[in-house]
Amino acid sequence: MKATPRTVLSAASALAVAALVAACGSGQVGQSGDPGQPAQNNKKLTLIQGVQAEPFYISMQCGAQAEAQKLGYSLDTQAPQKFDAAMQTEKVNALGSNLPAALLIAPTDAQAMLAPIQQVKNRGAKIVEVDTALDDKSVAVSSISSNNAEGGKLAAQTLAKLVGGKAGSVLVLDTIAGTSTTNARAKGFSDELKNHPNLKSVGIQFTQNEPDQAAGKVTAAIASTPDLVGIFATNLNTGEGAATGLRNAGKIGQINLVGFDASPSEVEGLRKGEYQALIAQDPAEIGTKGVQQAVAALEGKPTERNITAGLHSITKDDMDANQKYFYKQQC
Ligand code: T6T
Repeated sequence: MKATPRTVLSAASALAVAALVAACGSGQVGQSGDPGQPAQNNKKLTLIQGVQAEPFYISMQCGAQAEAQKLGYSLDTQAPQKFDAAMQTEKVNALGSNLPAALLIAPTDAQAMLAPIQQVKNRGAKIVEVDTALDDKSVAVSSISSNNAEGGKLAAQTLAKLVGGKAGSVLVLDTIAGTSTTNARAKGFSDELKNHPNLKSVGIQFTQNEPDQAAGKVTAAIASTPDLVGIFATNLNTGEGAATGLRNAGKIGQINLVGFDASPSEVEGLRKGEYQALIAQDPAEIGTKGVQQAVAALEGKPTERNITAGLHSITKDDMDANQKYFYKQQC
């Protein structure tokens, strides 16, 4: 028989129906069929933290895990050994063809993490930023973070109150250039310091997020700046290092230390008088909301591009009333 356009069309339709029936039989309906693409009925979320075994990220994981369970999704958590873009890229690339439906990630560098995260997005996963963010705002469906600039400002106001009008110099310890959160805290602090003319900044020092480097910067600043009255440590590693530097120089309590975060070691330091104040974030809330946004995106519900989580200034006097903001070592 000669094939007319009509017989070609009906043969194609029959093939399509047969394929659909076969797919139904194998339970594949709803899956994309492309091994690089997450299936539509995929209930798997992955959280990639900034660094492993750190109380900030553990608390974030606890919030995310509980929410994922509540919403009927699984959550797998991974983290690089160090807060390092190359190491985190390896973790992102290792997702390979077994992609989660959504990736929650704390990018360790606002630019260097763009390409690997974009690739995951191109292969069909939804992206949610938790804590840190990329400069490129077109990649993630949502970003959940503290208001870090505001946190820096709050730290400067707290330090100014502690110093009480005395003139002197102030040191800021940042982590790594390209870390959106701590860079914003350092800037917020420095901007606010201009409203306190008795306090002079000796500049922002980067520490590569290594407590040892932070301790060394404090030792050097104490030696070179006799009128040093305060230090702002923009995260828990810089804070822990600063406390070590002050301890080594016998300057605990003489130079005010305002830290960011509320790790068990910082909380103990606050109780012992090594820190005069801590600005605690709410990492569990960041994790919880991160999962909610990822699930909303997957289920075709509205998402919010930017969500701000809470911040709390804590001193020794009110620390017992603020225990709920202390970070966890395990869920
Ligand atoms: O301060 C947090 C987090 O917000 C920041 O982005 C990186 O450092 C921490 O994880 C604490 O070490």
